[in-house]
Amino acid sequence: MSPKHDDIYASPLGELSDFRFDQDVVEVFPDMIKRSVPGYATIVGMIGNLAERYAQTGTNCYDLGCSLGAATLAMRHRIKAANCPIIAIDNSSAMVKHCAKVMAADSGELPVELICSDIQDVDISNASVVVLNFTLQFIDINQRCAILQRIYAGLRPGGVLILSEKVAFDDAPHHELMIELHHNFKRANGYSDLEIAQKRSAIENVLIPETLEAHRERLKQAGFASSDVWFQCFNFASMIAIKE
Ligand code: GEK
Repeated sequence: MSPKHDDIYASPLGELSDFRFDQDVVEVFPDMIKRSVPGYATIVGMIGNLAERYAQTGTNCYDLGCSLGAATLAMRHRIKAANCPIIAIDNSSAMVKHCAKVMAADSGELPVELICSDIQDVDISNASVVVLNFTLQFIDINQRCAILQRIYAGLRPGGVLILSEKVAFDDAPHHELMIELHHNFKRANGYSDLEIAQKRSAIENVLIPETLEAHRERLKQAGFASSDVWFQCFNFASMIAIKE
């Protein structure tokens, strides 16, 4: 299945239901995320780079909320450490079904275990690399700390968490400016004002962004002594947190 052009919100939809990662989204997902998330391709590529740096022999690497496995593939092709299986997890059965085909068509040698589950229910252990690439933002805010605590507990010393998120800003004018620049990015990538407005309404109860400060605080609470932003474009950022 070659990725289709995303036109899910191109016509007026009347009553909008909450955004879901269903089969319609799966079919357009690579096009949707590339045209919607500034820096997505760079972040995915650098996840490969970071995984190569941090993967330890005989440990697990996790891609939590893997969608179609872009970060999994980036890691699979860059990790040099021996015996490093990648465990890729997503709770959308449509995503996992298609991700399995992507993995089967890929020639990478590292074993990939694909699991259809809520990331809150899976064991995370003996990990050296854990990726949350634009996934935590879809989890209930009250559950986010518990997930980070389980990741911290499951990481080996020297292991890394890569956390990418859409972010908010405390300063209201700056927050609005970042949203405007993001929407300009989407417009330049061919989305109409109607598509931008309808997607925004569909996702507003589903994707809850927080400030970088809130993420830093929570990472600290979960046990990570230090964390920092390694990439940011407008209101999209990626952080690393290392377990000492
Ligand atoms: C990429 N990381 O291409 N448990 C498991 N999966 C979940 C949960 C949950 N509780 N909540 C949401 N998801 C990918 C992109 S997309 C980001 C990640 C986006 C899954 C959801 O099904 C979807 O596949 C993914 O998290 C978010 O590098 O679309 O903005």
